[in-house]
This record gives sequence, C-alpha cells and structure tokens, in this order.
Amino acid sequence: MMTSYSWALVIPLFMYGSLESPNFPDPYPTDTRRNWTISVPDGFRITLFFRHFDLEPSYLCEYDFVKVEADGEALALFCGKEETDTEAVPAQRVITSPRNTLSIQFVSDFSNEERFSGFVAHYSAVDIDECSEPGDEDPLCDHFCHNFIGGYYCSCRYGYQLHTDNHTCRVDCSGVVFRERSGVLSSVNFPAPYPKSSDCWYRIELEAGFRVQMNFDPRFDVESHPDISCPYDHLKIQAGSREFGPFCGDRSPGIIRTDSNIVSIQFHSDDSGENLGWRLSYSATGSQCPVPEAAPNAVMVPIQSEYTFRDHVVFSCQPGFILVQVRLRSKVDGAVVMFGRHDNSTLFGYLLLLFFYLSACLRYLSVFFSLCLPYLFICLPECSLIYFIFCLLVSLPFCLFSCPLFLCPPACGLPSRPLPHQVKRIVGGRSSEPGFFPWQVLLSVEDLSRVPEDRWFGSGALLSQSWILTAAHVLRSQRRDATVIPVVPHHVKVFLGLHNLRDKQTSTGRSVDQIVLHPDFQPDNYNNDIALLRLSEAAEFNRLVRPVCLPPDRPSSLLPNSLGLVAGWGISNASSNSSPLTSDLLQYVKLPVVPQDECQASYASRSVRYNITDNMFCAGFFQGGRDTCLGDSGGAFVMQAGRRWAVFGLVSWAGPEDCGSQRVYGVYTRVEKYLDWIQSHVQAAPWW
Ligand SMILES: [Ca+2]
Ligand SMILES: [Ca+2]
Ligand SMILES: [Ca+2]
Repeated sequence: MMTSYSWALVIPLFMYGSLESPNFPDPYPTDTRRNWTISVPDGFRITLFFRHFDLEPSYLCEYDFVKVEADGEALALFCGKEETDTEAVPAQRVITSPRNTLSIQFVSDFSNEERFSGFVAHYSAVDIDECSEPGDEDPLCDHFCHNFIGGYYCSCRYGYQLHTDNHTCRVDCSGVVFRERSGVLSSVNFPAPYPKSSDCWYRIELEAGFRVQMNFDPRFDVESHPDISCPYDHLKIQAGSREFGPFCGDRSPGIIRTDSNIVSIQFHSDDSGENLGWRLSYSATGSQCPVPEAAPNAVMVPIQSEYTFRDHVVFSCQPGFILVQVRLRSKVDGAVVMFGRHDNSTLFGYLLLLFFYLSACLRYLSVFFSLCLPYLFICLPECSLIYFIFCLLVSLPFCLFSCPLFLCPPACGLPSRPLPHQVKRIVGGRSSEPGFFPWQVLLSVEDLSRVPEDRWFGSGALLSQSWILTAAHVLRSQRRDATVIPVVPHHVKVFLGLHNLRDKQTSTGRSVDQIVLHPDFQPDNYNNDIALLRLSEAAEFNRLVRPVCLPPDRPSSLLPNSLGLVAGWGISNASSNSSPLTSDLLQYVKLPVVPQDECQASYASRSVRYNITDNMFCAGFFQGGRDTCLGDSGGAFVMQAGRRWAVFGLVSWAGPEDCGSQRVYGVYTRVEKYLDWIQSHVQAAPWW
C-alpha cells in the first residue's frame, strides 16, 4: 500500500517563479495532494502560465486535477492533456489573479491508468494600473491619478491640497473675514462642484450696531440624505447666540436676518459626491434707535420718523441759549450724536467748546460714542447765574474747564466799551469810539446794471457770524421801473469793525454770497424796507466785531419819546444851517422815538405821496438839528433792553429837506415786525 501524503507550500514574496508536479518530469505519484500559495506585494497581481500539462483525464476532472483559486474563488480547473467538452486544459491560457495572491492545488487519486508526466507552470508579478481600472464608485483619485509599478498616487489641481486620505483634494478656505458692509460669499468654485474633505470657515465682522442680513442664491446644492439630516455635507451659521442650519439638499435657505454684527459660516464637505454648492450675498442694516428728543430751547436736525445706527443728528440750542449738559439716557448701541453748527449763529463757539471738552475726557467720550440716542439737552440762557450755579452743581471739573469760557462769551448787544451816558443835549452827531457799535458794518455796493455804473454806501447791523441786517433799498438794484431785484452779491463788500473810513485796512473785509430782500418791499414808498445778507465767510467775533440783539418778541418797546442811538458815517457833524459833510469817523446820535400820529401828520402835511405805514416809525426832534442822512441808510436804530442793545429800527428814508430840518423826522423800518421773517433765514436772535 502506498503512503498517501500531502503538503502545502507557501512561496515567499518573489516577483516570479515556477512550480511543477511531484517527481516531474517523471510521472507523478498516485494519491497525492499538494498546495501552493503565491503572494506578491500590494499593487501587483499574479499571472500564471502552464508550459507543460499532462494529467489523467477524467469526466469533469474527478480523478486528478489542478485547481487555481484566488480569494476563495475558483479561477480554473484543469485535467487531461487535450481540451474536450467536459475537461479543460490550460493550453496557452494566462491566468491572472484579481489581487496579489493565488492558490494552486494539485490532486491525484489512487490510480493512474497510464503514466502521466504532470505539469510545469510559471508565474510572475505584474503591475496593476489602478488609474485605468474603473472603481466601483468614485474614481480612486479626486483630480489626477498617476500609475507606477507596484502602486499609484493622486495629485490635485492648483490651489488644492491632497487630503491625508491621499485621494481627495481639499481647499484651505478658512480664516476669511469680511468687514465690508455688504458682500458676496460662496462655496469654492460655485456653481461648479465644491471641493471635498474641506471645512471652510467664513466670518463677517461689522461694527457693533449693525445687523447682518444674508440672502442665499436660489441655486443651492449640498449633498444630503433622504432620511438623516445632513450627514455628509452641511452649512451652519452662527450669529451671536443664534444658530441657523445645518442646511443641505437643494432648497435654498433664502433670506436669513440675524440680529448680530458678527456671523460665522461653517461649510463642511466629506470625501465624496459632486454637488454645486451655494452662494449668498449679505448686507448690513443699522440697529434701530429710540427716537431722540430735543429739550426745550434746543433744535435737532434732521427730524426723521426713525433713526438707525450711524445716523447723524445735530443738536444745537436756539439762538441765545447755550448747551450746558448732555444727559445720557439710554445704553443702547446706536446713533452717533454730532455736535456741530446748526446755523451760522453765534452758538457755534459754545458747541465747539463743549465738544472739545467731551473729546478731552475719556470717561465722557467712551460713554458718549457708544451710547444710542436719545440725549437730552438742557439749554439755558448764556451767562446766566442759573447756568453758573447749575454748572457748579453738575460737575466741578466740567465747570472749571468750561465755565470761565462760557461766562464771558461774545454775546449780542454788548459793546466792548460802555457807551457814555449823555444827559446833555448836543447838536448834530458825536464821534464814536472803537467798540461802541461793534455790530455796525459799512456796505459798499456797486450796481453794474446801469450805465453809468452806480456805487454807493450803506450801513448794516451784524446779527450773527454770517448774517447782516440792513434796509432793502440799500441792496436793491437801482432800476427806474418798480422791479425789486437785489444787486449781484459779489458786488457788495462788507467792512466789519470799521471805525475810520480812511482806514479800511484795519477792518475786516468780507464778501457776500446771498442777499435776501423782503419780498414785499415797495420801492415807491419804502414799505417793508428790510433785507438780509449773508457773508461768504463767517465773521470772527472780537472786541470790534460783535452782533447786535434782535428786539424782544413782546409788545413794542418803541414807546414815544424813548431814546435810541443811530450810528453811521453819513451823519452830519454840523448844524442844519451848514452844508452836510460826511464824516470819516463813525458818528452817532441819540434820538427819541416820535409818536406815530405826529410822524404821520408831519409827512401828511408835506405831500400825500408820503405814506407812513405801521411798518415804519419816526425818530428825531421837532426842532431838527440831529438826524440821519443818506449815507446812513440801513444802519441800526438801537435801544437798550436791560444790559443789551437791540436793533429796533433801520434807517430807511426822510423827507426832501436837508438832514436835520425842522419837523423832518427820520423814518425807520420797524424791525420788530419782521422777527419771524428774520428768524426764518437767520435762525439767530432772541436772546432773552
Ligand atoms: Ca489518477
Ligand atoms: Ca500600479
Ligand atoms: Ca460630499
């Protein structure tokens, strides 16, 4: 009896080799079983070729056979010497393993009908071209595949990096911060497929007080799952304490309104899938602020129905009032309050000082700029004792800094040197001294609309840093018809702080950019003879340049026989008997207000052409001797109201006789009739 034997041989990792049946080239023994297992490195597969094959033939290779297997699966079963319907021989076939191992089994049964020589086979390792073999799902490499003997590697397009999985290409898409108030952001390559294996972080950072609103493009495609919420790729948004998302699928999130100025957007993608991504545009809206309110005597511009962050609101006090405290009432982020010039009134100086003070003080400043409206302003009359006490009570450092400046402001109607009390009656005018009438200005007017050209002088009164009050006839273009047209503004020159006509260099010259004649000025009878002009550059107040006050808005102080002063360069220095001579030095006269009926009667007695209206009043002496003359046109008739001087009249016209003739009173425009009209333009005035 023959011993049956069998063994298995594991061939080590060689790249090629051969195997043969036992005893080859002698006939193989009966009852034998032998196994070979061939392994080659990863990245290779094995080819097997039988150079010689001669086994006992049997139906379906039941007796002796060679079986080739890989991964538990039979690749071939051979027996016999020639191919038949039921038996297979290797012949010229090359068997290729699917992977890097292959098993071969040789079996012989208990008998052999003849002598069979067995087989010889050769094997070798061959490279797998992974790149050209289609995978089951996604390609092996996201972008590019490179084959080499024994393996392959992937690479990525420019701008991408190979993920640590060595297959997908990711992008570095984090750390982008958007600080503009509007912008667009999207997944990388949108609307082409977004990169895989990437985590993108985008951040929108706006100033506190803004709110970000996002609007997603309707085209939206992020890999999703029908049952599980966004397991693969997703978009998440964090805005303040609120979270939006995760978003995936093909439905755009549409519009997302956040209440935050800082928004983080996270977009995650896994290592597979081809989806188009998303795009959004964002914009910023300001937080809505409480509606600010202005305190009594304060003016606020602009007036809006609602205010949002970054709106600028300017508060200023009405003319004659100064800002003494800003009271902060709300700690909401929001609008910025600006102190600034509301008009060209004298108040600018005060506001500026306060602003500087606040700027200088960090404590105030930090509160000041981070707070929302409303602020409450308290406006008090300047230089008042109340203010001084209030100021001391509110804040000592504030007071020390601001009060000395506030207490002596350049205010209206305050001559820089007191006018002497004149008890004694004098004849004619009297020379002024610099600083007596700091509001008095000389107007030099040219009218080129006529041939020959006309040129004349007039006077006016400074109301604020930019506005001058005068008579309309001074600024009217001197036409023969009844049209009322002002002269061209740049044909008017203004001299501020002028004392001596021959010494104009020492005064401050200004040009004019606007002339406003009263719309109802009647050139035939000088009714409504009043006008305003605006300096093209604001005047600086000093000892010689200061504004006059407007009269109080209360029942007339123009009582008969009350005394007022008129200054001018056209005042005669001589008695009515001499020919009038204009003076180089500013002159002034003190004149009583004439009862209205006497005024009307005196003119009615001369001619019916003269019409003294309610908008006029007379001043002067019955016996004449002192009066204002042509060169004084537009000059102020001022009266003292308390400590201050206010402009009650404007030199308008007089009868045909010489200046200072008997019962020829000067006629003045009654300024108190025009307070509303003046304030509609100047917004400077009542100081009480
Ligand atoms: Ca056999
Ligand atoms: Ca390869
Ligand atoms: Ca994916």
